[in-house]
Amino acid sequence: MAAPAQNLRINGDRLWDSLMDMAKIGPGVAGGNNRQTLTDEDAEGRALFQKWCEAAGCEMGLDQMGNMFARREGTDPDALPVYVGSHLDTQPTGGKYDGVLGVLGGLEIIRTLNDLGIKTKHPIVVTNFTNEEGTRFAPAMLSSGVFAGMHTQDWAYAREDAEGKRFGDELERIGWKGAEEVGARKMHAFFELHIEQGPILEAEGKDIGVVTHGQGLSWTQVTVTGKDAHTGSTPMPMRRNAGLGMARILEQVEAIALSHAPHAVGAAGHIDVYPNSRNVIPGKVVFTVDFRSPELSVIEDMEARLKTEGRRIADEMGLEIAFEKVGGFDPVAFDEGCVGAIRNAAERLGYSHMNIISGAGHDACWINRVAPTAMVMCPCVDGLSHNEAEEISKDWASAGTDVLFHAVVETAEI
Ligand code: HGY
Ligand code: MN
Ligand code: MN
Ligand code: MN
Repeated sequence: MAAPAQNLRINGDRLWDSLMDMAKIGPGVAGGNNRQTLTDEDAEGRALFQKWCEAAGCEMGLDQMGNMFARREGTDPDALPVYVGSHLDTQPTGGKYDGVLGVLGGLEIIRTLNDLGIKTKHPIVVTNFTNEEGTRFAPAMLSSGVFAGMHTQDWAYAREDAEGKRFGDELERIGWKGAEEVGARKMHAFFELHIEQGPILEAEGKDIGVVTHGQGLSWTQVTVTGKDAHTGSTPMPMRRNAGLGMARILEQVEAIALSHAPHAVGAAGHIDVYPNSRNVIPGKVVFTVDFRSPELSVIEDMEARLKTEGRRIADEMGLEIAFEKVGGFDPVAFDEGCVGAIRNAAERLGYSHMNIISGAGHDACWINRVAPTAMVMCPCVDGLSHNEAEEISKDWASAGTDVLFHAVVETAEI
């Protein structure tokens, strides 16, 4: 496959302007974004993305999970398209680049090919996957998961947010439910550009992460039940404090993850305390333990020890405990051919690069099950993400998108 000429570059100013324009939609309270899935802000961001894609001459597609597809024709319309994309939805206290860089980086490829008057053999399709973050409607990577056959559409439609609103109803309400069957599209390959969301690339002084693997993840919902009681008049020995039980279990989550240092991680980001009243001892706590590791055996060990330690603590404190596996996926090895295209592009362009394992989950982790897939990463400042202070440099955005451009165009063949 002919590689693009070494001097071909995307338009970094135009990319940055688009990132800043998208960031104006669903602003956070501290300089980041709150553009949660299936909100009016999400709908506004989708409309802006669609307007840009149509202006770039793309034909738009939309499936029954609201996944968006912007297609640029190739010289061989029968050739399977090369897909490139990520997600436009954000965390409630999200940054401006998580997911968005991958979608708008894909659009920048189209815009650059238009500037250069280049037609690829394979069509190219820029993709926005619905609800990658999974905050409002758990689990994360929901729609790419349906696309890859990991969840049924009915199960996804029935997911409810904290107010009891259903995913399927909200998708209908914002007007972004398409007609296409989810997953019917066949891909020649899929590429995703994403910020690292960790400190490695910046610390190593590398512009590009060649993502060889995605670590596996496990979400276990834990319900600890004690007894609501008065915080003032209930003697300490009589208390069955579910909140204290959770605290002791979370200490064990930390210890379990650290016992598999340096790669394993563990924490609980979602915690619901009932009745959550200042002067009532919590009678019930529901929290989700997030364990991750590049090794499946380590994840399985952490899951087992969570149960052992959780049951021990519950018995000691006269509490009840229940565990439910509510999501996750095994470690992912990306397609060597596509990873090679990413690495060749970084070398051809002279960008410093290193192999890296993705700490975060991405749509690519599910799509890798149905198409040859690879990811390219750029650094982020202090490795910070899922925080409104998330920041990248314009040069990092351009370098990552240059590599994405070269890998996609080489795979789509000119
Ligand atoms: O959970 C994740 O790793 C992703 O950010 N949704
Ligand atoms: Mn993301
Ligand atoms: Mn994210
Ligand atoms: Mn081909």
